[in-house]
Amino acid sequence: MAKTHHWDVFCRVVDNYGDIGICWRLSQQLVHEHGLQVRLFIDDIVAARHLISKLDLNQTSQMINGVEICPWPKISVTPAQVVIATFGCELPETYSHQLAGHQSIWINLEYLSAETWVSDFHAQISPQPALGINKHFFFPGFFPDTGGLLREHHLLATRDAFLGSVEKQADFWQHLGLGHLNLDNAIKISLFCYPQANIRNLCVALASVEKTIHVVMPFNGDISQWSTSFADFTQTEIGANRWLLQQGNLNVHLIPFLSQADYDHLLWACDFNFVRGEDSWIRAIWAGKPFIWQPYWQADAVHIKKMQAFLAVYAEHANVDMQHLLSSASLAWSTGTPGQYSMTNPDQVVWQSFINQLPALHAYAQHQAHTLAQQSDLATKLVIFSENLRNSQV
Ligand code: TRH
Repeated sequence: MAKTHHWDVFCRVVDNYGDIGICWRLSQQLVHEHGLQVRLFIDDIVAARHLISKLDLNQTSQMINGVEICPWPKISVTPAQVVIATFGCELPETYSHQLAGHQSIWINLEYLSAETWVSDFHAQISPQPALGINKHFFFPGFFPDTGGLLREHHLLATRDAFLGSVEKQADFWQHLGLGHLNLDNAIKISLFCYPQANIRNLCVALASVEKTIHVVMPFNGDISQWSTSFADFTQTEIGANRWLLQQGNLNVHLIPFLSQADYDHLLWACDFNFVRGEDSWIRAIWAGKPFIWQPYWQADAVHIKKMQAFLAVYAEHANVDMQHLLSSASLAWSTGTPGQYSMTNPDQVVWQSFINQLPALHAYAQHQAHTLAQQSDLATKLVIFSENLRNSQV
């Protein structure tokens, strides 16, 4: 058993789902794969319920799937042996003042980036003289000298079992309420994006493809947020929070937000995935299917630099034509002006080439998933990192 057996993970839900999505995934992995006792402190339990559906809003502390989920501590709590502050969140003051006395190991888990500076900053120390303790930076990443990527030990084997079973896939589509569709000869696309993405240009291009295309878009909230994007479609409400939008051979199914497990199934079952932020991005990599990643929108086009850094790593072993295709499709998706679309649709050629190249892109995505899975996963690296820090303390 690890010497550092008790862990506290702190999660502040900034916006969207990535923060809690990652903290929840990591916490479960620490419990089930590393035998640790984990308390997950969340500042916004209501928002967290989108991802942790079993959360009972009337309970304070509750045990779900082996993880003790607690509200953000307002009163004094004794710190665990390892304390993970995720995405730069500040720890509660009364808590951080106790860290030195308990010889806790304090780790800041940062956002994922493929930029090369990450290797230099990973595992750096930030002394906190006022608290008499060091804070350690842990950066997820794509290079061996970074903190790695979140991946459960069984993930790729589970994916392969799903993809190898016609029954499992049929059950899944049935479960989504899409079992009646003739999906075998259609192109299946999942869509999860920020509103800045130029969905209209994409759809105009997809509608002109000869094959039937089914786009599945899980969403939360009000459909009106997407009305500009789908203005050219006939819209039919087919159930609670379920819409079918149609244009030619193109069918867009807006369905209720899925559980994380079902979202994985969707990524595996589709031929092409649009993902965003951080967690869905990583899951799309492990799906081994062609995907386009939309980074979180940032001022001064910082997100475009992040996208280019990722493509430099991810597309490194692709041929020049595929590199060019991945780069132009990613740019088309992430450089649009929110709410605007161009009648000339400059993205038409890009999206049509992408669809034509799906078999080759699939082979490449499988290869990259396999290659990246040769590296240790983030939770394992985090456990080893904390053990090494503990050993250096004694
Ligand atoms: O929701 P996001 O945009 O989260 C982002 C990123 O984390 C970003 O780095 C951060 O700065 C910002 O939040 C505040 O995208 P992300 O990271 O992909 O998280 C989405 C989560 O939702 C992920 O865990 C997958 C999950 N998900 C479902 O469980 N069901 C669904 O139907 C879908 C579409 C997603």
